[in-house]
Amino acid sequence: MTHKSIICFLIIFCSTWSAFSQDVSNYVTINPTDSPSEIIRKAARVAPSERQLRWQKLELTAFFHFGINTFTNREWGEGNEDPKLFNPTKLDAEQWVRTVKEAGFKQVILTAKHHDGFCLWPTKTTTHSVAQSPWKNGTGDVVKEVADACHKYGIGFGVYLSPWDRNADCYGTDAYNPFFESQLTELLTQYGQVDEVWFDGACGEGPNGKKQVYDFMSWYSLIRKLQPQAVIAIMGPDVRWVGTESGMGRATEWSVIPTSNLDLSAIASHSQNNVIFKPNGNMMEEVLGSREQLMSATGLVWYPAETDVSIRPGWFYHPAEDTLVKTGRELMEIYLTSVGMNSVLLLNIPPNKEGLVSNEDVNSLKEFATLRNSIFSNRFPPNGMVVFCDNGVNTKSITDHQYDTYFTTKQGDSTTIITFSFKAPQLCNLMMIQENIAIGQRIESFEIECSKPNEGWVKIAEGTTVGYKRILQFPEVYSSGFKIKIISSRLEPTISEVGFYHW
Ligand code: FUL
Repeated sequence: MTHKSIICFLIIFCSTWSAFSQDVSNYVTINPTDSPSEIIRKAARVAPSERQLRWQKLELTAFFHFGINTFTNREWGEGNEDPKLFNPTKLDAEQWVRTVKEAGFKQVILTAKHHDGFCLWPTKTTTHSVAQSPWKNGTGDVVKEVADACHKYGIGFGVYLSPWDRNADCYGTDAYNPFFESQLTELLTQYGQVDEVWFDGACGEGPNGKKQVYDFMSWYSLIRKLQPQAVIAIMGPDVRWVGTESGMGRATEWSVIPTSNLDLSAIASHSQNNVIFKPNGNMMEEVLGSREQLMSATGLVWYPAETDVSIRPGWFYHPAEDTLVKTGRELMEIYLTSVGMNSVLLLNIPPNKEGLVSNEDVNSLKEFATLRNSIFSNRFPPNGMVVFCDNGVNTKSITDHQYDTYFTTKQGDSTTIITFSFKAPQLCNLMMIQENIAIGQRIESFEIECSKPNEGWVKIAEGTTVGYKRILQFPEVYSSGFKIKIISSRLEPTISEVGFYHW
């Protein structure tokens, strides 16, 4: 065994436990005396918490925006809507969950309460809920139906509870935080396992004209106590908003972020459209977590991005948008710029007034799944093929979907080359690569080359970060030889999956 193969073997062997060993954690402090190389070494070893890693591997999650707005044809309700308007005639939460599960989605998030304050469950905190509606004569519970369907079909269940409440009389007073905590407690104790709690930052004034101050800290500790496995997203410490609602992530997407301005109270006091990382900065800033930014940080944290976008122009269902549902191909493009850019996709599919996911959306999700499966079931190199790292010094046999095993090559800053040599030329225009983020995110830049007759090795694409997953598109090439060159990384790069595809 060569020195490198021994390291490779040890790392493969140790991969399962190393994420939970002492020197890998989702947070690290930078000391003023740390040298630049020590800071980089620390950054390379910041890793996701168990709940963050589970969430990242979901890749596809679905949002269901459903509520009083579905019946008033609005995006934001005023809070004074009559609960009697809520009357879905055919509500079938199993149809919602089956539809997204069949399209490959692994978790759903339901708008248990949107800004209008109307609760989709019979809460004890207010009468502004399904209990006052004609639906099932006031005995229905949408949260229960969706939670039960998720648990039945074996996918994750999450809730969006809007902090902004335009109905509650106590909004804008000290009584609102305990009121909100009671709502959270009901949601987190009555419906079995909850895997994600989603808060946005919208904040308004109460009937008294006072702006509400949210007690995010108490909410976080309540969630940790009642559902410790749940990630708290957007206005929360586990998952960060990518910064747009277009489905377009960042080409350079670090999950390790400087924490200098990322204390929890800063998250709490800014809306999601504002900054949490830099005074006068921007969440949509091109790169978060570059070497330069790390050098001036006082701490580093694993804080990965979620990309939320709707299958329709609006978040809620509007009949006029039936012709504007994104096609399977458009959803595929979004997949490439979200999951393919180291983010989890949160795709909104709003059920209609009947209480069903409309045919237009169902068909488009089917097209998306068929297209995705046809692309990614046809991988080069095929299973079992040996690839050469570092020009043959180190080899790796490719196996399907072994995310938790991986191989690594050289230390840090020198170029690592992985060479693929196919028996026959292949037509390719996509490359997918994954790092084993259980031990950290390391790759900083890479290039792809292919061999062309009479030209030798030619660069066809380049990328920066990889993280959980990076998919690069390039103009179609027909070749039997490909190379991935990892130009720069923080400590030795690890690669869990790699493949070339065509679409
Ligand atoms: C925002 C809300 O204002 C929108 O209505 C929608 O729910 C979106 C996902 O989050 O903060």
